[in-house]
Amino acid sequence: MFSQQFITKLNRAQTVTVLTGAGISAESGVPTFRGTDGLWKKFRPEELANFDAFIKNPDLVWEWYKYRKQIISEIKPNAGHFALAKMEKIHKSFSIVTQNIDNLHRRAGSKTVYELHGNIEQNYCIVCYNKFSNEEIIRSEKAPRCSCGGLIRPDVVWFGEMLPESQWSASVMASESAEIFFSIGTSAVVYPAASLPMIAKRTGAYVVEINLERTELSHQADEVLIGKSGEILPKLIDVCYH
Ligand code: BV8
Ligand code: ZN
Repeated sequence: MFSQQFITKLNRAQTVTVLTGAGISAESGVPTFRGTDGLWKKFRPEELANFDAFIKNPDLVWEWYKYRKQIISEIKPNAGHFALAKMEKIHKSFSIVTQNIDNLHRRAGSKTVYELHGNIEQNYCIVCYNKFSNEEIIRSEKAPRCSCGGLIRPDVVWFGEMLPESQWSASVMASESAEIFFSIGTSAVVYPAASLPMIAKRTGAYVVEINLERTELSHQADEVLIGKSGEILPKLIDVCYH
């Protein structure tokens, strides 16, 4: 399944960087954005995950996030997350750059995790920036409001919003210094996250894609592994690290 070249490179690699998307959490039961089990078929993520939609129809956007918060509160990391946490202990420098907001990498034990698109377990008031935990607001039927009257939003990056500067710059550095760069469970269509594999490749990384199907990135990857990340990653550990 894995080329000898890849096994040799991975064994020798000091610096490994991993970009993950919704696909790595699919086997934990988190619906992906664009797959057949896509979130809320009638809407595209771009239509709901944006500030204007939230201001125009806060109750609809809240209903979508409340539904996802409930799913995420009931799920656990899967074998793919745990395999990455194990790999972190083997390489000198190992960074995970995730587009996911489900906090599953940290819950699986990964230490260096950059969250490009925020974290659904955190919320804040759009007027006074007061922070709120999910427990404080999850029972609200309508879009929850702060005592100051402001709407409370999830602490995630919506379309058209900047990524958190510190997370983005650390992710670019981790991509530029990677000897091996994995792109796992992402359709590689959302920017600027989707530009990281090419940043890594341009600075000499061996790019490995793990996905159920080929994506926009596949033709530029050095190795394309088709299958479930929850199955491929544990196999990689068995074959690669002895
Ligand atoms: C910004 C948080 C600019 C919220 C998300 C036109 C052209 C190019 C770009 C743009 C454009 N118009 C607008 C843009 C920019 C826009 C963008 O890229 N749009 C795309 C849709 C064209 N980007 C932005 O707006 C970003 N901000 O650019 O700011 C700026 C500049 C200056 C000043 C001000 C602003 C912000 C983007 C962040 C949006 N927020 N999420 C929330 O989650 O609610 S994005 C959302 O999509 C998720 O974060 C998700 O991670 C991301 C990407 O989706 P994937 O993770 O890839 O998931 P997907 O379902 O697509 O794919 C799953 C994959 O897994 C599939 O390939 C499937 O085959 C695979 N899979 C499934 N199961 C498995 C599996 N693989 C392995 N194993 C399995 N078991
Ligand atoms: Zn407030």
